[in-house]
Amino acid sequence: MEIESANCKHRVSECTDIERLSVERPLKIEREIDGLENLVAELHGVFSKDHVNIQEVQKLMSGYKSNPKHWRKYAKFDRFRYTRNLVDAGNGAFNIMILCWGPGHASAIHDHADSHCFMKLLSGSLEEVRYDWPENVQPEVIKRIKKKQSRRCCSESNDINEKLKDLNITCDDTCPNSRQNNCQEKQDGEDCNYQNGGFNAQTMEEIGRTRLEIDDVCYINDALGLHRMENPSHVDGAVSLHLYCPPFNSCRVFDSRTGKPTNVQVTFWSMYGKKIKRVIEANPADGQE
Ligand code: CSS
Ligand code: FE2
Repeated sequence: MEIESANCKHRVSECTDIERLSVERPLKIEREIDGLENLVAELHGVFSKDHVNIQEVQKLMSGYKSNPKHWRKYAKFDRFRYTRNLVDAGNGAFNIMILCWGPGHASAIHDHADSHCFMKLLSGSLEEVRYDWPENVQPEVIKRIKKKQSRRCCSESNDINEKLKDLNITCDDTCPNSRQNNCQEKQDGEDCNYQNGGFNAQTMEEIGRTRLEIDDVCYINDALGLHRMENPSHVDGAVSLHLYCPPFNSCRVFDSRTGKPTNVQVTFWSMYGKKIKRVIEANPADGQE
């Protein structure tokens, strides 16, 4: 998938070329990048072009070998929750930030506000748990993918079904008839969220779990699902480098028991190495569940 850049106008929902949604694994590192500053400079170069290739960004981020001396000045921890520390505002087209996760700190289950999210682990370890979108909160991008698929769903052989399987979308999910049948069955039971639009009995479905080790790079967008990040260590902190394109100030977090979404502001703990003075307030984005 290409990201149309020149200020990254194209959000995830605008580039739903399903054939290009899957990500190459394992990533081959083509070139080592010496230092975080050089990585940031290289990323500026990539994002100044009209098209940005997701794998190119991932390769660049993989090419940088984490060294605390490069990023220590941004790594500011809080006792109570993970912190977001801005490193570079990418000329308005993208944000690069360092997130610091104290022992046991976790995010809530969240979306990525129609942006592209690249993440590299710099220190410690992190566990990513992916979830399917709740039935009644599907974003535009999923609707578009499913609509496209429903036109092709019953054709005999197409490798699109394989791609959809990777995204945890089955042919049945996309077929309007099958969807109706499915809901009909549920109507007989007590909890038909599809019909009543409620969130009362819907749990979030886990679709994958990945342990990230130092220098691993991963990528997510709303078409690939939702996720929750957790530092599984109860002793050590973890530090991760994130790139979001385009930048966003709010996203949605989801109640893990009901799937109910809540819009939350996301804020920085520090910018360019300087701590921000902030008013203490409760933040539902914190996943100290
Ligand atoms: N999206 C979360 C971190 S996990 S990718 C955030 O920006 O706070
Ligand atoms: Fe995230």
